[in-house]
Amino acid sequence: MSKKALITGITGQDGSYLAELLLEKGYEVHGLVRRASTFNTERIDHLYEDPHDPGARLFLHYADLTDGSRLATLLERIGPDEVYNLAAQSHVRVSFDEPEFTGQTTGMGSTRLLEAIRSTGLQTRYYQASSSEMFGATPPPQSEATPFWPRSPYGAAKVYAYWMTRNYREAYGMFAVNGILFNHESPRRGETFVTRKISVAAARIAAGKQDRLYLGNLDAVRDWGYAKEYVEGMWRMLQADEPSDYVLATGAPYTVRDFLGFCFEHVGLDWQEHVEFDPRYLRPTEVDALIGDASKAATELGWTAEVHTPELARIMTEAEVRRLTGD
Ligand code: NDP
Ligand code: GDR
Repeated sequence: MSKKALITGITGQDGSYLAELLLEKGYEVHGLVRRASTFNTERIDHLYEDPHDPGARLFLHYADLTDGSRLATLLERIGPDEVYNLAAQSHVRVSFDEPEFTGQTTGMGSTRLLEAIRSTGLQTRYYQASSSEMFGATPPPQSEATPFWPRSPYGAAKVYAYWMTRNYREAYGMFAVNGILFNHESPRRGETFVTRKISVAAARIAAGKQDRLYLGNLDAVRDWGYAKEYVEGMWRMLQADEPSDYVLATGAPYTVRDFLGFCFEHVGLDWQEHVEFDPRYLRPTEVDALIGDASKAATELGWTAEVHTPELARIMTEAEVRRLTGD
């Protein structure tokens, strides 16, 4: 019998890589999809299988993290061995515009899912997509022992979900873990996150399809890794003997300015000739520096990031150049 996994947020960046990984490992994969007036499955279309096919191992279900009874019904029907809760309103800047909705999905969504697992009595292992944004204003390096100081409605909602996951582990003995992941990116990253915005713009400007790129704070320091590697870390957390919380990060700091340099250099351009400041992209409270210490994951899970930020910028920019030229 193959293992069954349920992924919330399967249509997102991480969900698509995780679905690929679990299918490769022989899992039956179930994903939650939000009903929208347009198709939102672009990142997983290459994995789609006709559910009538007797060999099909990927199944999609309409559901939303704001609908707890639907979550319980689906859990009971599917009976997953592992649940990966990746769904969230995941944009930090947007969370200042939509704080209540962010709390409902990114925060309360986790509680609805945990409670659905508990009430159905399933022996399901649960992964919570926690974030380095929880550390916010606490200076780097940040590890599992670093105190939280969130600086956005998104960060605050993730702190709540983190503690609910810990509480279900301690109160009910659930195998429930937090992966505290630092920024991880890829050619599948949403286009309004800074790395994708920059790599898309570099390729388009080089191709003569765009002239300017408008950005906010170029001084922010991040620890950008490759999403494809981070989903392997998520899976390893759920295979451990005991449930625990883990940081995943590269440990190497770069600024937004550095990332601009890597991408534009790759297409033979000087970013300073094309980038302009737009205060719309500033946040009311900024997170200045996130640099992770992932030594616990290295020791206990054997996980380390291989791709560092300069290489990631190359992968992302090359992907955009290929998209434009159709190669
Ligand atoms: P994305 O924004 O790419 O994907 C988010 C996913 O959540 C999408 O599938 C989206 O569906 C779904 N979703 C949003 N709201 C709801 C809802 N109410 N009900 C059901 N599904 C919903 O995020 P990433 O893949 O980058 O990140 C995955 C998770 O990891 C998120 O929780 C994020 O906060 C967290 N995280 C991400 C990091 C990163 O650097 N990428 C770092 C640390 C944590 P739709 O496609 O319909 O919009
Ligand atoms: P972040 O990612 O907030 O770290 O959250 P984002 O790419 O949005 O911002 C990174 C840094 O770049 C600065 N910045 C800009 N950001 C955006 N989006 N657009 C701009 O034009 C721009 N100019 C400068 C930001 O101020 C910030 O300092 C991501 C999300 O994936 C979260 O879900 C996740 O939890 C964290 O990473 C870890």
